[in-house]
Amino acid sequence: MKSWVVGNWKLNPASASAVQALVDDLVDGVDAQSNALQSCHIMVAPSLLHLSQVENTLRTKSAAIDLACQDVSALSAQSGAYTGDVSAEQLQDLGVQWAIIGHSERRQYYNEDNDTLLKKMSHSAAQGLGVILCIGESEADFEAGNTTQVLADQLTVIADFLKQSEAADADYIANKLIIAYEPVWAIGTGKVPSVEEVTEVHKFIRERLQSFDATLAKTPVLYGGSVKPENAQDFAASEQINGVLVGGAALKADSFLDIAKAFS
Ligand code: G2H
Repeated sequence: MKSWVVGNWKLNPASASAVQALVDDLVDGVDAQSNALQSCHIMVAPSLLHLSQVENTLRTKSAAIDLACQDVSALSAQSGAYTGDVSAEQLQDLGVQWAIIGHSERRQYYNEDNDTLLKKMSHSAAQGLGVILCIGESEADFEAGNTTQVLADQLTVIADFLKQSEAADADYIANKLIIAYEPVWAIGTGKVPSVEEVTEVHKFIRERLQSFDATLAKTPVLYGGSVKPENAQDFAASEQINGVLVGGAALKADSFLDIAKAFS
C-alpha cells in the first residue's frame, strides 16, 4: 500500500508570489526525485484563496501531487445565498480531490463538532470529494489517560456517516476516507509522542473503524504533529503509520520532500 504525505499549509504563505515559489519548488523537486518518491502519494492543502493558483500550476506541469482543501461547507446546498461559503461541488469542479475536516484548529477556533463534521463529510461524499478526518486528544486528556475515549467519540462521525449517508457507498468508503491522528499537544509544539505510542493509538483507531465496517480495516491512518525530516524515518518504520499530515515542515519544499522520501 502506498503511503500518504500531506502538506497542510494552514494560513500560509502570506502572498501569492510566495505560494508560487513553494508550489514551483515542490513540482520541480517531485519531478527530479520521481523514482525515490514513487511509493508515496503526495498531497498539498493550500488555503482556499490559493487553491486555484496551485491547481493551475499542478495541471499545467502535470505534477504527481494531489490537491486538498482545508475546509468545506457544512451546508447541503451546493449553491445559493450562503455568503462566505465554499461547496464541495465548487471544490470538486476546481480539481480538488480531498477535504481536510475536523482539524483541531477548526475544532478550537470555529467550534467544529461531530454534528458539523458529519454534515461536511456527507456533503463531500455526495460530490465524490475524499475526506481526511482529523482526530486527536488534548494534552489534558492525554495526561488523564483519556486518549482512546476521546478518539472513540470523535470516530462516531464515521459510524454515523456509514449509517445515515446515502453517499457512503462501497467505492467511497474503500477509497476516499483517510484518518489523521493528531494529538493536539504535539501540533506545532515540537513535542512528539513515541512511535510506539502512535502505533498503539493507530491500532485502536483501526480496530474501531473495522468494527464499523470490515472495509475500513484498510483505511489509511496518518500521524500528524511536529513531523520533521529528523523524525519522519522513525514514524515511517511502523506498519501502523500509513503516512503523515505535515504543517510547519510542509512550507519548505526540501523539508517536505525529505519527509516524503522517508515514506517511499
Ligand atoms: C498538525 C500539523 C499539520 P505541525 O496540525 O496538520 O502541524 O506539523 O506544524 O505540527
